[in-house]
Amino acid sequence: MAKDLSEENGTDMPVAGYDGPVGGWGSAKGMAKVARTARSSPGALETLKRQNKPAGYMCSSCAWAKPPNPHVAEFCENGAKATLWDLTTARCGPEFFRDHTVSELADWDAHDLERQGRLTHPLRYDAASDRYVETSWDEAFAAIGAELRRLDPKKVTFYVSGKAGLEASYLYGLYARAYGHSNLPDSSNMCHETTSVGLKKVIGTSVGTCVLEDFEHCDMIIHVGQNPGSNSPRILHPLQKAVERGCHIVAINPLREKGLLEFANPQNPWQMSLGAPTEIADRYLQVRTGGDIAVLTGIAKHVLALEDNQGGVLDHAFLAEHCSGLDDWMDWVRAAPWDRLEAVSGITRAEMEGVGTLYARSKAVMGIYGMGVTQHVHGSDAIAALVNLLLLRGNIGRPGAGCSPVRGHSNVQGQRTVGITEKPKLVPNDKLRELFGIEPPQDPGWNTVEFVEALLAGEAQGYVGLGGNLARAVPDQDRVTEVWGNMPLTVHVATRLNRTHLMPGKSSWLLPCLVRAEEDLQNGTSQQVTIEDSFSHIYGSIGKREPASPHLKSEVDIVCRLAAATLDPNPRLAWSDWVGDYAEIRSLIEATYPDKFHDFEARMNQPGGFYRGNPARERVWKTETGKAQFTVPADLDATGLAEGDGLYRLMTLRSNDQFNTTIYGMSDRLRGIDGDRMLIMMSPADIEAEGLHPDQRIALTGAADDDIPRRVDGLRIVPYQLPRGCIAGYFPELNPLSPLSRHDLLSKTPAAKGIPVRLA
Ligand SMILES: Nc1nc2c(c(=O)[nH]1)N[C@H]1C(S)=C(S)[C@@H](COP(=O)(O)OP(=O)(O)OC[C@H]3O[C@@H](n4cnc5c(=O)[nH]c(N)nc54)[C@H](O)[C@@H]3O)O[C@H]1N2
Ligand SMILES: Nc1nc2c(c(=O)[nH]1)N[C@H]1C(S)=C(S)[C@@H](COP(=O)(O)OP(=O)(O)OC[C@H]3O[C@@H](n4cnc5c(=O)[nH]c(N)nc54)[C@H](O)[C@@H]3O)O[C@H]1N2
Ligand SMILES: [Mo]
Repeated sequence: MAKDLSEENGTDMPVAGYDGPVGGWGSAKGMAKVARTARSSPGALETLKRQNKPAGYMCSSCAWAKPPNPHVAEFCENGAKATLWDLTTARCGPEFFRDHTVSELADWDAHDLERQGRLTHPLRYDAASDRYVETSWDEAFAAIGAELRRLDPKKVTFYVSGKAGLEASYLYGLYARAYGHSNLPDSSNMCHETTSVGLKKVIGTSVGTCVLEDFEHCDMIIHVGQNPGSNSPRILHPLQKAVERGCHIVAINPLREKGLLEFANPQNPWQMSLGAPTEIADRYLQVRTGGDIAVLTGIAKHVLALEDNQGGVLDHAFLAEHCSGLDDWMDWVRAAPWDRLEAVSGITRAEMEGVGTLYARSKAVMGIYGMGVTQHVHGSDAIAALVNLLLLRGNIGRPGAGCSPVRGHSNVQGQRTVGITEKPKLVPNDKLRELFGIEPPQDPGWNTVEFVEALLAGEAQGYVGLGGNLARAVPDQDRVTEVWGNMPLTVHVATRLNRTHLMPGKSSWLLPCLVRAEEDLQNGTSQQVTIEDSFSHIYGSIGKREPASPHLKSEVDIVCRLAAATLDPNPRLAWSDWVGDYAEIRSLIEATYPDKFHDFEARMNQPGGFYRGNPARERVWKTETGKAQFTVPADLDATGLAEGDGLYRLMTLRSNDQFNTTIYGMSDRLRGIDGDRMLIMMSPADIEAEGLHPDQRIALTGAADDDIPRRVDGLRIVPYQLPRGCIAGYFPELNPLSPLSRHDLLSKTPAAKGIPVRLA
């Protein structure tokens, strides 16, 4: 049996320096601090009351559900931060760009750039003065349209970052196809694409099978590789209620994340005043990075052993009727040696057996997961390992059970639903032909990794980004930074300035847009947009705030004007009519996807949104075999790394004070870290074994088996409870270490966890 590593890992240490629970007054203070830094405008706090409410606007932070019966304040610390940041009084207008050249700004850090506030005017890059200068919308659209007509559409990429509503996203995909390409990467390609492809392969759905009510019926939750306290704090309410009902929560995570340990409900005055938080996870498996396939297999191995010894554990009727591949998989699991499962996972056999026993006793089990699962070379196999375990007892397709990925951007799932995809086979091609008389391209387009490959090879010629900060978010950031500006055309539809904007192509444009909380007036009527959450529920969202500048346009307007300036006239592509009334766009979405969007206009404002359905929830399996598929993984180790002397597995994570590449501040409160972001968390035993000391600054170098040099300097060592050989630091600062070639084998999602590095 592998020895218990907990002592060596430092599990007796407090979680860094923070001893308060998640939620509670700490989060109120965190928000107040952001309101100050963001210089949010008067009334911003008032506006928050409409967040995530029926007839309100939907938070632009994460994709968690907006319940039908919301709390008085149905927002969390980080959702409030996102809104306060959007509603800043700071403005980044033409005067700012007169004072600073682009080369100068390219050295500013992300936080300082974003702090300049909202972009206010359309801007054109002027190479002679190396500055962005004010331009008119007409000039911008005409010049971008002319440039796109000159370029080969197959060499142009339309990226989308996951926030734009269903209306703008649907039209953006249509625009790309009418223009002649499917190069439509979105942030999902770096995020839950592993789910879109890997979950689809095994149970025939590209999205989760659970809905919010399942939290009321489960008696066990297996929570893998997701940080709820920072990244989806509103999940903590249903988790807390589930715990209070007696539901067991098993957390599988290399870090002891505070949100999985305890939670004080800020909506509950009793808990706030007495300061007695609810304990969340009753078992915490501090797995090694990439150890999930091994640990989930170990749990399943014990479930099989219980069945062999006492019987009555497996759901035989379900397995016979609904599953394929069971026998081969069982043979493989039975043969998998315990010592290997322990070595790869870092979890003892006894711990895996304990969870297996609990699982065998539980009636309804949910599997929840995030980036700790998807961002691995064998991420799809890790999802399949969770599904294997769930299938054993029929835990998919009944109340309180299922597989539930926690999605990232607030509408990232919805963008895929309405046609943002590089895969022509996922597009309702006939509908597009019929509705618009266009011929959608049938050759596959570029996903994010393929776009970056094309960029590095000098093939990518044009880039239009509907939000995002792509040059910062991708792997091999340094190599990408060097070549990004070689593209003849770069266009960004954005709300605030970021680093990617400061790598202008020959012709480069910044087009400022409204945020979701702002009023979108077209033809004198206030327009709604719609979004889809992690549970496949779709909601209307309407902004009421006065826009940050009278020059801003909505994303729908910008997409339509770009399309009209690029494409040959086609009376069935009525871009200017669509801008005038978004209900017309929704009727096109309904006509294109009638099963999911019937009665769209009537249903979008119902409290709790409307459900677009999921076949796997009904136990209809749209897989190759027509059944749910058991999977033997390619490797027990999700990183696919061999153990090597001095080799560390780096996970790149979010702090509690950022939204992806938007850095609100330097505090990672829930991990007890403050002051800077250039750091690595490391187990005290590793620090000692390496002869290092806390707060020392070191460099990391890449250790991938290509010959490309990768390095990040100046990283402060922070002692932290982590399994040995596993270290953690922040995204996007550490992205230069992430090799483009390491990605999930099925979906090409970059392996942002389990990056091979050495200490330099
Ligand atoms: N406030 C805030 N909210 C956000 C975001 C934000 O930046 N800020 N980003 C949004 C987006 S786009 C997304 S995708 C989500 C991301 O939300 P998460 O999925 O929580 O993403 P990460 O911050 O990358 O954290 C990954 C978690 O996985 C764990 N982990 C790392 N490697 C492994 C492993 O090998 N195995 C296991 N079991 N665990 C591992 C880490 O310790 C960490 O707890 O959040 C969304 N919500
Ligand atoms: N190493 C490492 N890399 C990662 C990850 C990781 O965990 N580790 N995570 C990956 C994941 S999960 C994701 S989702 C990606 C994120 O990658 P992106 O989605 O590309 O990045 P964001 O930081 O979310 O983009 C922020 C920018 O979007 C613009 N913006 C903000 N709001 C709006 C809006 O309402 N409309 C428009 N048009 N623009 C807006 C602003 O200009 C802002 O600067 O990063 C990925 N990269
Ligand atoms: Mo994401």
